[in-house]
Amino acid sequence: MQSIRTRYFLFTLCALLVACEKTLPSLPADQDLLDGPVEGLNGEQNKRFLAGDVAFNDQVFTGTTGLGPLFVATSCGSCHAGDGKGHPSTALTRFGQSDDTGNQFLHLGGPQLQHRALPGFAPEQIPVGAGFAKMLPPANTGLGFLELVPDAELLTLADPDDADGDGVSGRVHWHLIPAYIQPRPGAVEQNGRYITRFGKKAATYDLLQQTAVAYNQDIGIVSNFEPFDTYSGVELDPEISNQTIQDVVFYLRTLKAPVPRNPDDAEISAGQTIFSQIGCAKCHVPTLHTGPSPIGPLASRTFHPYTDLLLHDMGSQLDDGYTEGTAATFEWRTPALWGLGLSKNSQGGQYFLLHDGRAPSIESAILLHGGEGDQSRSAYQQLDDHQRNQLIRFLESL
Ligand code: HEC
Ligand code: HEC
Ligand SMILES: [Ca+2]
Ligand SMILES: [Ca+2]
Ligand SMILES: [Ca+2]
Repeated sequence: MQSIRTRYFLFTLCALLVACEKTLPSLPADQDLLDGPVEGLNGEQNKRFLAGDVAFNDQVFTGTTGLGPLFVATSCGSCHAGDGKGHPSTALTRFGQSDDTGNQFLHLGGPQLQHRALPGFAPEQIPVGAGFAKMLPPANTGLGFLELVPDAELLTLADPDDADGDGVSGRVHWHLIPAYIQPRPGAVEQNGRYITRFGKKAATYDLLQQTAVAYNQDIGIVSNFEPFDTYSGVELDPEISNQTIQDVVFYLRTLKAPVPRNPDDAEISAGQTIFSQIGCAKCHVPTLHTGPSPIGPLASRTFHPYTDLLLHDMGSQLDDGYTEGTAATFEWRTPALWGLGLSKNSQGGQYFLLHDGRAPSIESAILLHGGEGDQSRSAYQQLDDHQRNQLIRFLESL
């Protein structure tokens, strides 16, 4: 009897929810989803976006389609589910320290650990003596905008010697780039090095490099761009077409940026003011600009990612003993904070923040800021409960 009533109740509840969804098309609200395209793509561009979406999310590799033999996962989407931030179970590990010749552990499988392998092959282990860092997949939203910020704008934000004496000294990552990469318009070069910007240590130049390296290092799929097999070190015939890689790049480029929720709420705008007052905005820079792009909706835009794309000394607590390019063990690139409030949705209902997900709340992420983040962290600690609450509400609205 009871169970029939319960079932009837559930049935009407479902019916009601369906009805609600029809009358209120904002459930689930568009602004709560991350995986749509930017507005304004033409028909051809939408087709490319969809082709990239399928390759990114649905193409699962197996031994017969080129997987491995060493790998971390079998598809992009298995780590970047819904294009949101990943969970510790989808983290990857990089190891090794650099000297003048680069990562000293390259001959032992560095820098990336492939902890899975096809039958008959031995998965890698972290060699004795190697420093390592765990890294959580970031959200993939709005990356096309970040890719198009002119080098000149990043150089303006940088203050490598802290000339203005405010304790914050972000720097660009000067790094070597592979031959297949086409420098962006206005690219600045220094002794053969370019300004790289993607990844936790800003070691990747653009979304093509990020994608080709991810296929190679994460899934064991070699391409014309990154032809060397992680197991044998030998150059192999491509296991994926240039076209598919470029479709995925197009998909990543044109994923829309997260839309802030309730920005006009008085508590939230008070929180935004505090964010600037206590120095968070020095690194989590609210506003950046894109340069020219053949993709209309991305060209010459003003946008609000809350990052400077620069490397910062974040102090000893965030020092994992792993270097990448010329980024030191304690240096990390400022993560964009847009979409922060949505990250729980793809992290199983709770937060895993900072590069390895060690912070279970926004507050604990702030309290782990050291080095150049010292001053704003202690300014946060001086706030009263109400102000802290306003700040957190602002961050959750992004
Ligand atoms: C094993 C899980 C995993 C798989 C599989 C994976 N990624 Fe990632 N992805 C990560 C992690 C972890 C990072 C951060 C790494 C870093 O910062 O250097 C990342 C970073 C990225 C970024 C850079 C984002 C930024 O904000 O700088 C892009 C773009 C990306 N991945 C695309 C892809 C594509 C395309 C594929 C499939 C070819 C893929 N990923 C497969 C885990 C994964
Ligand atoms: C000196 C530059 C700097 C300042 C100032 C700074 N941050 Fe950060 N912030 C970073 C960097 C770099 C990281 C990434 C560290 C890591 O992953 O280990 C980070 C990470 C975060 C994260 C975690 C984001 C994520 O996606 O995991 C939050 C939240 C955050 N900062 C908020 C703040 C707030 C709020 C303030 C002001 C109280 C602040 N930050 C001040 C540079 C800064
Ligand atoms: Ca392979
Ligand atoms: Ca390896
Ligand atoms: Ca400064």
